[in-house]
Amino acid sequence: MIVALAGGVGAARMLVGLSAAVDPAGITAVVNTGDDTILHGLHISPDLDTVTYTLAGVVDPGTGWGLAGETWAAMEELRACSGGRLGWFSLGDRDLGTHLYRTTRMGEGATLSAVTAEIAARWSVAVRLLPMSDERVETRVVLADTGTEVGFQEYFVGRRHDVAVSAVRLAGADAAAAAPGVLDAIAGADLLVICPSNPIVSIGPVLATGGIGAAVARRRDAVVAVSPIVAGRALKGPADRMLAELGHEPSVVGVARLWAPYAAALVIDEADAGRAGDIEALGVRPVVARTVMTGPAESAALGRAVVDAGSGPPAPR
Ligand code: FO1
Repeated sequence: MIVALAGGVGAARMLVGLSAAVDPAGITAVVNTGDDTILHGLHISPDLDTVTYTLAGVVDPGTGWGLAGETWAAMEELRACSGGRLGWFSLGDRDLGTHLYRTTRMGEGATLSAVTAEIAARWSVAVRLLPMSDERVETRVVLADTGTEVGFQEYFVGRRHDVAVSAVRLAGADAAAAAPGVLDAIAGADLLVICPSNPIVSIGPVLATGGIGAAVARRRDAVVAVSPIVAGRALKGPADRMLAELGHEPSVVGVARLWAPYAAALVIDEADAGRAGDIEALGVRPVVARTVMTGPAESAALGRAVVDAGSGPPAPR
């Protein structure tokens, strides 16, 4: 069994690749819910939905989130009614159905885990999707210019992650329990994968919640991480800037330093092969592969490379 720690778009593409390499029914994804937000009374779980829609093959290929072929009538009306004050977080008409369903079911007393499984079943997703917790853990971001703390989506979407960050706070992570099945899955996994997601705001919340970090560290020998940084740049989102702003090196070596307590191996892109020695010096085995997932074929090749990396270095001849 493979257990993958997942954020949004990069993780979703990694899971497509792993699903091509092994039977998807043997994969469990533990997904970040620190990005979750309540907007217009709706419980929105962006990373869970991104992973679900991507694995179902219905994600918008342009944005990497939301549904392909969406219409936006509800948002247009919301913006018109509010003179543009509301509607900054774009919820497609069909995507709204998912949030209405999740919110209704949770109002009926269902856990986020239960609703996640129901939505995955609706899309015939074979990978087992678990939220990191059924309790609220909120990723909050302190903006460097004013020292103001804002919710993650206000930083990421509202401010287009175009502002420097001085701290990240994971409200509720200490007290929250891991969702049912998460710790058992980690303990029993043959291979654990840290997906190429933002280390600070996507994987960080997962590791900080409910003893998940300690459980992963105990399985370090079975953990393969994949760098979301290639040649010093994040493939998507603000991970490179955020690493630098928070005092980490925005490179594969900075990623290796963060993951050294948790992962025995780090998959890095061919563009970073020259840094392999620096990674090895941190006690992490570098594995060079093509990590840029531009389509299903690239995802599949990376999925195979990650599975192979989990089997350790090739035996000497
Ligand atoms: N990301 C954006 O950049 N702008 C949006 O308006 C937006 C809306 C949105 C709606 C539903 C959903 O599931 C995801 C959405 N995202 C949007 C992505 C979201 O902000 C993710 O949390 C980030 O991509 C980080 O993983």
